[in-house]
Amino acid sequence: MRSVVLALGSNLGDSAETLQGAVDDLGAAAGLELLGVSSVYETDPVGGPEQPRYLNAVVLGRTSLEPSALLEVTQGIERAWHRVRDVRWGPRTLDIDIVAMGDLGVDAPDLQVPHPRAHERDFVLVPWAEVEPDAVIPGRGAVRELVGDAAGVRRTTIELRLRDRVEGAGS
Ligand code: A4P
Ligand code: MG
Repeated sequence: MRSVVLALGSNLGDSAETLQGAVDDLGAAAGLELLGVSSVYETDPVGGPEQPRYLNAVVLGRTSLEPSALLEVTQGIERAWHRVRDVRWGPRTLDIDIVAMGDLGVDAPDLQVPHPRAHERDFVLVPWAEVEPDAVIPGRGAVRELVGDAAGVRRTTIELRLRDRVEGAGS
């Protein structure tokens, strides 16, 4: 089993509903157990074209899955949530990034862990530090100390819930 940190983002459709749905789907995935979830943060978009504000959150868990299998799980959930929205194509309804997996390093064409941009993104660092104050990004340092001015990151009162795992939904 390895610890895992996932970053969730959404800036299209009902983002709060989408983030809760993503947490539910992750919690139901075989080989992945969720242990904690941050508050939801409203964040100014970083990079890309002009686009709406995001809601971002970080989920902590542990997994028996290999990195490539976990990426399949997160991409499957992204696809499922893209399909159910009726809004025009554009900014993302759901993005799930694998931020870290224990002290593992992965450098494959389709997967880099730790996420290569997580250490410079307050929309990841601030919620992560909230749920894991002593977290460290392997090779980068303490999450708390990597946080920038956090100007574009505002905590909301929206709370995501970890639901009890349904019996028989996986292990
Ligand atoms: N990939 C490689 N490493 C990973 C990883 N650790 N976790 C590959 C997840 N995926 C990883 O991702 C593109 C490819 O990255 C995947 O096919 C996978 O093989 P994507 O989600 O399809 O596309 P993307 O997210 O648009 O690309 P990218 O470059 O990953 O963007 P980022 O870096 O994720 O940034 N501003 C705010 N405020 N909040 C946000 O959440 N998000 C982004 C997206 C930009 N600005 C934002 C936010
Ligand atoms: Mg991404």
